Amino acid sequence: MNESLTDPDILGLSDADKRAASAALLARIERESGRTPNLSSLDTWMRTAAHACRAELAERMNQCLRADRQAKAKRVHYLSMEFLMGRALSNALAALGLETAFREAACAAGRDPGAVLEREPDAALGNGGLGRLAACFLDSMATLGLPAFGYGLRYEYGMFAQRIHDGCQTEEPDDWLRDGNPWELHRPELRYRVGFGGRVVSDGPGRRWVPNEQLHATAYDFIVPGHGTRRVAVLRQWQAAPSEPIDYAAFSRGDHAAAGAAKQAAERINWVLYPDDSTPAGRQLRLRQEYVLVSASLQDLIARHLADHGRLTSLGDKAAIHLNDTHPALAVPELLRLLIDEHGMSWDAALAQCRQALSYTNHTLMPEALETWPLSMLEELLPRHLELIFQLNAWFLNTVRRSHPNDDAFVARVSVIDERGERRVRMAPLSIIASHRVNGVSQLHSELMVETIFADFAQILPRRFCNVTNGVTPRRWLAQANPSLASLLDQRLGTSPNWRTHLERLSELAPLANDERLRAEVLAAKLHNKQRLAELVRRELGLPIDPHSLFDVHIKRIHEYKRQLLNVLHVVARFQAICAAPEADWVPRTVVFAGKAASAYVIAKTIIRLIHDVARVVNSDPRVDGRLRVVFLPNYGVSLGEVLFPAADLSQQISTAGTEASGTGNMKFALNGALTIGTWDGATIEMAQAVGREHFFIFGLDANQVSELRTNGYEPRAHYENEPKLKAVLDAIAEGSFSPNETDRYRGLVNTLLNRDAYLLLADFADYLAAQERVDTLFRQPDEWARHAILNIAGMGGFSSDRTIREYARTIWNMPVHG
Ligand code: 26Q
Repeated sequence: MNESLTDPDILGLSDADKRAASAALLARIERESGRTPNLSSLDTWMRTAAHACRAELAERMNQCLRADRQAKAKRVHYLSMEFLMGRALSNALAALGLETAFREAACAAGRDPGAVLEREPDAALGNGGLGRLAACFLDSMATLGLPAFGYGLRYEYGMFAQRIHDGCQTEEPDDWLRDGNPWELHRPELRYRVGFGGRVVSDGPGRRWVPNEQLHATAYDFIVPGHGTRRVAVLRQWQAAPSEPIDYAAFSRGDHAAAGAAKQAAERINWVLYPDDSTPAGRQLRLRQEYVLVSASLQDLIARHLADHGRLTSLGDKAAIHLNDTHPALAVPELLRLLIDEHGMSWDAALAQCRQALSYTNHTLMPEALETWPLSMLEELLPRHLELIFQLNAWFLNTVRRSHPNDDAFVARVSVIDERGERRVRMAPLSIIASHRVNGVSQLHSELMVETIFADFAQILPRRFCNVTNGVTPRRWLAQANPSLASLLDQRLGTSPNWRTHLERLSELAPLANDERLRAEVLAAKLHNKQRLAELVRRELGLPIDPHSLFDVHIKRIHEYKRQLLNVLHVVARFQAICAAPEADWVPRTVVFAGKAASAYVIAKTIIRLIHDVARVVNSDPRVDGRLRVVFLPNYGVSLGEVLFPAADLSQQISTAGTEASGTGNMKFALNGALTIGTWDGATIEMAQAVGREHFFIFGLDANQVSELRTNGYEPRAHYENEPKLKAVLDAIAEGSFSPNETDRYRGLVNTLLNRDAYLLLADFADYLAAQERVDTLFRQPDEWARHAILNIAGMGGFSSDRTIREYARTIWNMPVHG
């Protein structure tokens, strides 16, 4: 690797350098804003600082691209419909070693540096875990010096903004580009044609697609800095544009609608990020989005490969192409099409390149969440791709028939085409058979993947499946989000090597759990972060919360399987217990929720409403007297997470065992010294194993017990009949105690629990309450609590996304990282 790109001293600017950087920043602001720095608005400060960083990053990008080209280095291309990047300025300043310069320049001009940072809108081009994982991965790829491109779409509107009116969620557009984006570099020279529709014609011995719609995709680059290195990664996001902005023939006829139709059709592609729900309406646009991402990205990486190597026979050797779930699975037929139809490769050779280059990560076990597309839609929009999918399927099923003669049922199960009812193309099988590796995102998830949804494939392709447990970047989720804890770690561990890039160093904290002073310092840092959150809650909701109470935090997308409703049942049980014995010595608790419900997900929205109804009643009851508070913070996202994770005492990870593929919030909490109350699910299992199960509050059925219970017949009502506390809670909710103006509001919700309870809340309720009591007991002994918290942090060294990316590089991409 190029030495100058991995200078370990990049973070250590001299005082003179810092003063120079600060002066340069002031001068730049003056130049760009046309005003003196102390007259410039916070927005101008934010934009100018971003421009200053971008200039430096662009220089580093060019160095990297040049070095990789010269070295003919292998590159990884991470294709994802989502990148949930959040804000960039604070991260860039830290990576460039400009934090002090920025702070001093802002202060010198009478500007609050924190207020400047907060002017930046979040780049929220993702729904949740999957999108944020992609963002953490870019940070780690840059930091590890891996030549890497992220490929995505430049959505005009990202994840909707959540507003709450009378306890009900409403969605508003996320107009994040309104004031422009100071980070992006438009690359109009990177421009590729993308077609739709039309027909396929014979062309000599081959086939050729003649689309009847054309558009262009151009690149917008966002540069992701590495930490402790001059290396960067590039996030390239495509913008669709019409090939002809105006149809002048139509315009002259006076048909303005037709004249502008192509422009509108192209602009629709980048209109908005699809929310994570399975409503079928308007889905053709989603398919178009997926295809633009895939086609432009593959054309771009092929062009770069040809520039470097001159021929495509080495593509699979030099380009790793990773599919973040099946959303970019059209890469399979598109890569085949480009290699065969456009570059004259044979079927066999193209398929070999494809298999060598492609790999795929699965993020869900829910069979209903696996992506499929109606065959008719593909036929209309991408006829040549459908042909290639058929050809691939025929080739695959041929070999399957040889190993499973006379087993038509098996063959039908592994077919890419689902023949039951309206014929559909199944994107997971397509991705599995055209990749060399398929991975799950935690140990349990990967095991269940090959035992359940992909069992048939695992039988015929056992070596294709593997596990790579998720991780999170410690730069954003510890160093940036939690300066108090970060500075404690700097004092106690030193900075060579730096835990920010060598997170395994956290294990050195374990013996220090016995250091009384450290325990006090950790508690003090936590209190500071809780005060910061209390201030935010006061500002946002006008609600006072007690920073000395136990902060019990449940933040993630609202989903039935994540069981926010189980948390609510505990809150109501606690409320009833306090009301029954108001004089008792209750451990004060603040229960914090945040998360978005997909706009069409009725039950999830009802749960949000219930949280608000319960909060109103609990927070105003004089018997409670502030010892139980319920808070719902609207519009959860990356930036809110940066305040919430460091402020939590207790992390809620209570999904039905076997449903949460991994979880990554669980890691952010533990890294920030929260203790976890959780089920034996996803990566929480591996965290508990790394930290020691005795430092976790584990409860409930495990995945085996869940599946046993389901096969033997689960009767939720029996729990209701036999557990008086549960009965009291469900009765209160069903009878309208929390919705006095509409007493039937939650009757349906409760009935579903009593009759079906698909996620086994009632089965886990009693054990959940017992675990909550253990939490209270420990919280009464702050010093003991702090010891557990330190041991949790100490055990989290393996959950850096740096470790994750090293594993991908070694076991999937075949591009090991040194050092
Ligand atoms: C699909 C079709 C149409 C529109 C949207 C979608 C769609 C979009 C996003 C489907 C799923 C998603 C997101 C899934 C997701 O975030 N999964 C989470 O991935 C994390 C990273 O691996 C895991 O930690 C979580 O356990 C998993 O739920």
